[in-house]
Amino acid sequence: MSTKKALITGITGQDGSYLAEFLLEKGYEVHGIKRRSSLFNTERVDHIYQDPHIKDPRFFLHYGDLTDSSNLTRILSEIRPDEVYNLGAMSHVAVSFESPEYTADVDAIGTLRLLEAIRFLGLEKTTRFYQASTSELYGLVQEIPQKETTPFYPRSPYAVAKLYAYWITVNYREAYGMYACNGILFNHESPRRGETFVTRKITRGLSNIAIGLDQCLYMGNMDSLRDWGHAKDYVRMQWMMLQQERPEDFVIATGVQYSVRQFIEMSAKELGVSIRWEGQGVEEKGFVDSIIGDKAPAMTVGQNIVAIDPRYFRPAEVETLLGDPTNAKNKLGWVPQITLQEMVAEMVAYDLEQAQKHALLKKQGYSVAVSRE
Ligand code: NDP
Ligand code: GDR
Repeated sequence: MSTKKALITGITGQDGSYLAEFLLEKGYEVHGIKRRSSLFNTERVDHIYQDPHIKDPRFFLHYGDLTDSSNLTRILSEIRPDEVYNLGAMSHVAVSFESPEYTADVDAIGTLRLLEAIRFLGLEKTTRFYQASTSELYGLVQEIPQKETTPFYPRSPYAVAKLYAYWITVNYREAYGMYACNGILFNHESPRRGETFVTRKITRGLSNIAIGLDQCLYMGNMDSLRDWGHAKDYVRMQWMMLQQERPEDFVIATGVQYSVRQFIEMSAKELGVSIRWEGQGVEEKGFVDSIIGDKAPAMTVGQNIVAIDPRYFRPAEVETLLGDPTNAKNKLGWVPQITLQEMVAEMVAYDLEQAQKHALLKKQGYSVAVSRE
């Protein structure tokens, strides 16, 4: 059998990097689209990079952008992939309120550009298409838990753009008989999660405070409830969805939800620290209640380590998300393998190591900027 070829948009992101690793292990030839940037932006895939001069390389990066139809058409015509994973997106919900038009261009029309390029090249009967849809589609939730049949009610420019992408994927499946499907994925995290998403902001922020690189973690809505899984489990499912006889859309989630405040408590616990909460609403603060062990040498009992900054509140919030992955379990045999506790431990261990490295550099006289967002 000839080697299968996959094209991944968003390969430099969290999911793209895990999916590329996964497909390489399965023997695929993996192609990815990376954007030109003024600094290197391939850190998450550098460990699987292959020098194009080696014999029979199986990993390729192409310059491109979801806003550029001719570029997408050319890349697709050169590769003629068996599978396309459309993971590229302006993926930050809060930022989408600042850049709504760009978000729509990339996340909504970008998906159309890819689908149309596949059709234009006559690949619609041979190339399978995965769309990175999202639990943000449920927004103001109409049913708990959310499943494939739950009505959508998007609450941000990001979610509205993803709604278009969801339906255009369904439409190309129905209109042209394409094997195209949506994975409606609930939040998934890892040590490779972007630093400005809430879980990574917490594990990184608390680790920096533990080592003395920062003093306080400033948060938005800590009452938000999310269903958090591990990105590694979720990319496996993206591949499984393209291996079925018929294309179908699936909800991917753990079926358990926690608040942002609970995620902070779990992360602190990993550092041996328990938190005492005081105050309500924007006045709420988190203080160190006790410390066990030596992972947080710079923290002291009574220290204020969490506070609210209203600038992290969103113009419209998604208060609660809880997925029902029964369909994925029954039809595909998918169940998440990594627990939230294991994931928190992995993320804190990674961020603590980073903080310790930065502290060492600082001690040696190098300047270390601890950016917050
Ligand atoms: P990331 O933000 O980590 O990665 C996004 C990727 O898209 C990056 O590689 C980024 O490139 C690329 N990208 C951004 N803009 C463009 C563009 N104009 N053209 C081409 N590529 C672009 O996201 P995740 O890996 O977390 O998520 C992957 C996908 O899944 C996204 O579509 C996201 O919306 C969706 N999703 C994510 C969930 C999650 O919890 N992680 C849940 C549900 C859906 P660069 O590195 O240069 O910025
Ligand atoms: P989300 O993820 O919006 O669910 O989108 P994010 O981690 O940004 O926010 C989760 C919840 O935490 C609240 N929150 C904060 N969020 C951030 N980023 N920073 C803060 O300081 C903060 N304080 C509280 C938010 O208000 C929100 O309720 C992610 C993205 O990966 C999307 O691309 C994806 O589609 C969805 O998950 C599923």
